[in-house]
Amino acid sequence: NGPSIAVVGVTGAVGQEFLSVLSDRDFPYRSIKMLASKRSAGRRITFEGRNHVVEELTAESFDGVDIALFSAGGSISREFGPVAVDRGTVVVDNSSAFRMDEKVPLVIPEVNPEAMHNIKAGMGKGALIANPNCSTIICLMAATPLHRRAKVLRMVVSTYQAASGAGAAAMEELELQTREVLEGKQPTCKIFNQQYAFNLFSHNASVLSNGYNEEEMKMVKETRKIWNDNDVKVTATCIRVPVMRAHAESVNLQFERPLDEDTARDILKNAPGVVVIDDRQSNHFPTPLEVSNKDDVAVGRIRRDLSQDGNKGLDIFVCGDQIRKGAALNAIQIAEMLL
Ligand code: 2RA
Repeated sequence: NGPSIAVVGVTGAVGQEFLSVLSDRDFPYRSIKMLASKRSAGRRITFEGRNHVVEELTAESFDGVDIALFSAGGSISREFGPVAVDRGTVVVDNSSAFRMDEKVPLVIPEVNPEAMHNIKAGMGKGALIANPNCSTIICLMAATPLHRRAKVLRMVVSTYQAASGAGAAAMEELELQTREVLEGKQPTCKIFNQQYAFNLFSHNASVLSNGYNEEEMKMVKETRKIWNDNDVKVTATCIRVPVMRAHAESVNLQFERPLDEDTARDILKNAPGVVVIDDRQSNHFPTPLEVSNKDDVAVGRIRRDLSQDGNKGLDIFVCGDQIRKGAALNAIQIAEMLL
């Protein structure tokens, strides 16, 4: 029967979503290990009617584990990912630690399944697969079907990113600050160094010497790797907005070949993992609340880019659940490809 699996970082927002998705999709595991830091070890988790105890993550944790889902930060992935691989485990890593390693596949199952190469054959020998960044996954779920038809030459992305991307504590801070501000109190600013409620700010990732922040450079680099196209021009501006768990992204696309908006809409309506919400009459387009806790990415505002000639430009607006399709669901879909 099924693989033995481990969830690393099980007490975090994505770790908890791993469990929800495993259950929702009836993932056929034979056994499951709940792994976390020493601080969380001993906590009890009831999952699928069974009582589990969270174990402290150690090298020995991976003995006998076929597939390990990691979402415990880059340093844990760097320390324990290779250790797990050495023990014959296939690691699906949600951190950014190995995404740009040329030996590591960076996979969105609906977009570039071919990147998995023959990993499945490697079951038992260990392997490492990287989950792309959430804002990259959500963007490319919509942009790739169009790219396959008309070849994107340039993509400009503006993101409106939810609190969940900064973790459960950031979601709690947003809620706390919202109450405090409404009660006329000073907002508590522990996770972010500025007020978040009723505000928005440039993404909290560090800013590099080229003036971009790390989140924006992930979008640039990961798109090129996933599309296997080092010539595509990508630029991004990533903003943190006071929304709980779904990212929104405005995407402008310039194509090599003409692609009119009706054809684009049909392509997206038939794209796996995508729903089109594009009702101009009632001004009904994707919203974070409508996609929260859902698997599909929603696309709307599909229109010809008036600033470009010859039907070679398109503007779209995309929303997707950051914790689900942006992290946990995508990783588990990768794991399903190993079955
Ligand atoms: C964010 N993409 O939204 C990050 C989380 N991995 O901040």
